[in-house]
Amino acid sequence: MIVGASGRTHLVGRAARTALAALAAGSALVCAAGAHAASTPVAVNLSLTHYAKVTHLNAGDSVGINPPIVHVHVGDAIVFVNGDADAHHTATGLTNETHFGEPRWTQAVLKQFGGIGAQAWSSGDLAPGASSAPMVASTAGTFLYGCFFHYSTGMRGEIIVEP
Ligand SMILES: [Cu+2]
Repeated sequence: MIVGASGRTHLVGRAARTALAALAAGSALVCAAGAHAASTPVAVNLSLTHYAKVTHLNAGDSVGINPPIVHVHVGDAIVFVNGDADAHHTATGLTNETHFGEPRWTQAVLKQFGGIGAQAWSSGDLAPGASSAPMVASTAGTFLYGCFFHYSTGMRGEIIVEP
């Protein structure tokens, strides 16, 4: 009886290990699918001619950005696309801001650098029709950004990065 119980325990243990292995394999598949999804950047379109309507965001109004609020996860990338035919745009982070204040950008933001997170970042100067390099979201949180050229016009957006 003791042997039988032991054998049974062994089988249960073995079954549990098999189930764990199956779960692990399942997780691997989920991770692979997640990695694949993360490799496809989310597009945010910048266009004062197409998205002139003011949208009310948590942080203030927005003009010329679609979607004005975008939700992504850490590791996801965003590509900013200039949809205008005759205007240059940027998507430039407002570091550590919770409302659209007056950014203290310099022309350094006309070159692409950084990723979406707590540190300074910018898509760089996007010519008409141009797309930015993929900007990877590295930190969970809410990140505000705006256009270097049209910030005072209200060209601002919000990126919510979930863990
Ligand atoms: Cu602009």
